[in-house]
Amino acid sequence: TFDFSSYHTLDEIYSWMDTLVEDHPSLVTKIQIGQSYENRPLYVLKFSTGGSARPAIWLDTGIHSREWITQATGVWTANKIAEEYGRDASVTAILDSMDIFLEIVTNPDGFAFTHSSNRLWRKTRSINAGSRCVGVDPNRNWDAGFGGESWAVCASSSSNPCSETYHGPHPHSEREVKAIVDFIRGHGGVKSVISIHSYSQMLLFPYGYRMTPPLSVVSLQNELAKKAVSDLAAVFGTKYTYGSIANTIYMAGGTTIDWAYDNGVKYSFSLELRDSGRYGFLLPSSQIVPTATETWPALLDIMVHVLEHP
Ligand code: 0X9
Ligand code: ZN
Repeated sequence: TFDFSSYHTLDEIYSWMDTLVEDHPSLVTKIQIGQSYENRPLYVLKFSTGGSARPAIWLDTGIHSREWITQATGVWTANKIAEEYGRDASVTAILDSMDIFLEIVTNPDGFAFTHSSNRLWRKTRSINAGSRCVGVDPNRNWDAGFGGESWAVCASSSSNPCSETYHGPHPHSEREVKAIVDFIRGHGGVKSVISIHSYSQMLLFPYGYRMTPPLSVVSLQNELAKKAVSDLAAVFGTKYTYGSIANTIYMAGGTTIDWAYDNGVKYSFSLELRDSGRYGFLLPSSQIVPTATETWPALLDIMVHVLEHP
């Protein structure tokens, strides 16, 4: 049986996804939303109890390939959703009227590269014309404040292909990003996007590309974030901070959740999971299950809120 308390390769995760679908055929399906630069399939798990054109929640993990705790948390969370439907009242209520989509390995080329060659690879693996440096930062590639390296206050998006935060030649240049853009636009009913990163123990909301959060929702997002981090802390005492990206971490143009928010997804959040720097991206596997376990109530808080205030 699958070991949730160790890190796995891309092949192991992809074949585990098939097992999950086999074990829960009336709840879980696997869809392919595109192909990566190196032609790997981009798989998304769909949790649905039926209906047509139901409102939906989108979750992604692993868009930065080296953030291994996030793909591992994605696996644990997928299993948890499948197991709790019909048992946990909140999960059951959510899935009785909404669908959940979860992309566990959002950057499969980068993830394969972290296993084969460079554990700390962050970006995609696209070849950059005219440069010896490979890859684009998929969390700078979205069409929301794209670029932005010229902003006086912003150092965190780069036009240099050798930078870890290279934004790419144009918005949505990366297949891994474009596939999600097309999926969310095509779906039309995505109410919430939760994009999961590591590390720093934060719960973030828009914006990253400007200092001022969207006024219409900032108090709501603050309140919901406050509840989510307090329910997270109640599990093992892990402390998270929360706020807008720009005010909490740093300004960054072209991020997933700013694009989602500006494209009508009101509940757009990003988590930065454990830890706060001791191990950083190299979080010991003994922390996978504790991290996923404490993150779960925070995710449920957001999903229940979306259900109750669509
Ligand atoms: O720089 C980033 O993309 C994020 N930090 S990370 O260490 N995971 O690379 C911070 C940007 C804020 N947005 C999100 N966390 N989505
Ligand atoms: Zn990240």
